[in-house]
Amino acid sequence: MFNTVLVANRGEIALRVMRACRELGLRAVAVYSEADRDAPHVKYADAAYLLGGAAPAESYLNIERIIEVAQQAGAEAIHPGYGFLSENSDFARAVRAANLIFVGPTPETMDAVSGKVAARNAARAVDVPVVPGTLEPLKDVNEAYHIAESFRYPVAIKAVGGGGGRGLRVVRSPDEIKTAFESARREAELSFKNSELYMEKYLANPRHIEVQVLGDLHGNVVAIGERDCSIQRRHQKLIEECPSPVVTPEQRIELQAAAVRFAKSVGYIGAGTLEFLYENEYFYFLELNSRIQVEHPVTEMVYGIDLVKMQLRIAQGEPLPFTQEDLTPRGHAIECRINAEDPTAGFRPALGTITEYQEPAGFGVRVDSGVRPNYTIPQFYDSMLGKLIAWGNTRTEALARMRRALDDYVLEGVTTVIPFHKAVLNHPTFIAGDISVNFIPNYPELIEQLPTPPAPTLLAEDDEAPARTFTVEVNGRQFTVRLPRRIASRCRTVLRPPERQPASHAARPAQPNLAAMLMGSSVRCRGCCARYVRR
Ligand code: MV4
Repeated sequence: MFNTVLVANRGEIALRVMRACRELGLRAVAVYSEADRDAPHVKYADAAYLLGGAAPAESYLNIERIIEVAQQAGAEAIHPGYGFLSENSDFARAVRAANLIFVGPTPETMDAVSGKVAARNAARAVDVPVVPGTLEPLKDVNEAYHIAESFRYPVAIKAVGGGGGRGLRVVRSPDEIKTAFESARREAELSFKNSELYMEKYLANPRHIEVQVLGDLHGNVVAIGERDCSIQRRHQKLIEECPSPVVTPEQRIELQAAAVRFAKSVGYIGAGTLEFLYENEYFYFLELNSRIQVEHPVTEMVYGIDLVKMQLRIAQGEPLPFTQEDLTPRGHAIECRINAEDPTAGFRPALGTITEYQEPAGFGVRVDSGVRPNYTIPQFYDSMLGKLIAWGNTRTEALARMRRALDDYVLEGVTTVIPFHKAVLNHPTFIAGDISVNFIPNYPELIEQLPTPPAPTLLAEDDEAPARTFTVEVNGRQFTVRLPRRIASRCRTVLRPPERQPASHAARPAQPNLAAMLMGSSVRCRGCCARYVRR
């Protein structure tokens, strides 16, 4: 059992995890980088600790520092979110070695499924179909050439350590084999420090369909429907929906059973996702992602299950509170990722300060975001600001609600993909559900017709003003308090006595120390100040 969870992430997913902690009565500790001092996830937490510099390597990827902070903060568990360290088995091992609980599968399971050839073999062992292809890494170009002849072209050369399309080459004729093999090998070596390659028959126009699974510590595993994530660009998903517009109830039962067989065979614990390609009514397993995924909300909306709360409850040792038979889909949900990117410039990440900001609301609308008005997007992290999710009784209703919510979304000062989403949501082929992973490249007019976005809002000079640091002593121990100039320059009065603090402050265990400390130094803090503390 644990009472305090360190959330080793930032942005919307850090907030998502902390909300689940609150509902379960758990204390949530945020960590942040120098670029994230003013980020919403820091403000929302019960306590927050600076990890280090702005670069991910110094902050959200710094394993030793995160574990050190967890121990300082009295956290007994660490939730990794997605990205960063979420699928890093060395991190999961380090967490365990520090006698902390990693909210996720065991490092052994992570290692067993991270290699693509090993995952393909594990799938075949339990009769889960995989794309026709090699069951061992390719020895050399010559072997690649002979295997391609036997499969017939086109074939795909893929990296064993692969992910995100890196190391993937489509080969359409024998004279392309040598070049493709060599360039795939170089990219695999550079990206994954593993130059091993394998080969599959290339599917020309598949859908990307994935199955959500949950496994507990008692050997129970369920599959919670599928998501269709075919609307992608350069292997970045943009729109996801649940259920898939093409999966029949009979196929769903089969797909879920296959996912459960696989997850059980690798001892899967926590939330995971099996990725499949779907073409001509057939499913082919690709890989198992051993984390909570960005698009998990569409499953939550349709199945009525809080997946992040389930991750935490599973980590607490609770058995799954439902069986496969208890799970029934209701209606349809769709998610649009709200990225700060310019679709008219190849989806290049956009920077700037969000000036006007108003999230859509109303029945069936959910916004999981990590931004606020006057928020300046740091350049160090990915471009996703948040996610807009719409639920409806039918796909048609969910799409109409999404169009309305996109229209209601006020986000100015920064270029986003919102206009692109509006174009997709009005495209007849998308409306018909007739999509594949080639949808975006197949319809370049979706992007061409978009107006050129305005220049970004420039940083206000004031925001860049240096902070002031105060050293204060509380009960014989020194603390350093760092206040942004715009607050420090207004410091006049003493903090109110603790009993007159707002209830929201009094309820947070991290606050009393800070209140005492600030009272001694005649600093008045405006708003929640836990984020300025480093012990
Ligand atoms: C494929 C494929 C067609 N045939 N494998 C791309 C990244 C990696 N996760 C798997 N990928 C693909 N593998 C075979 N044998 C097509 C893709 C693919 C793709 C897959 C899922 C989502 C978007 C995609 C976009 C282009 C290609």
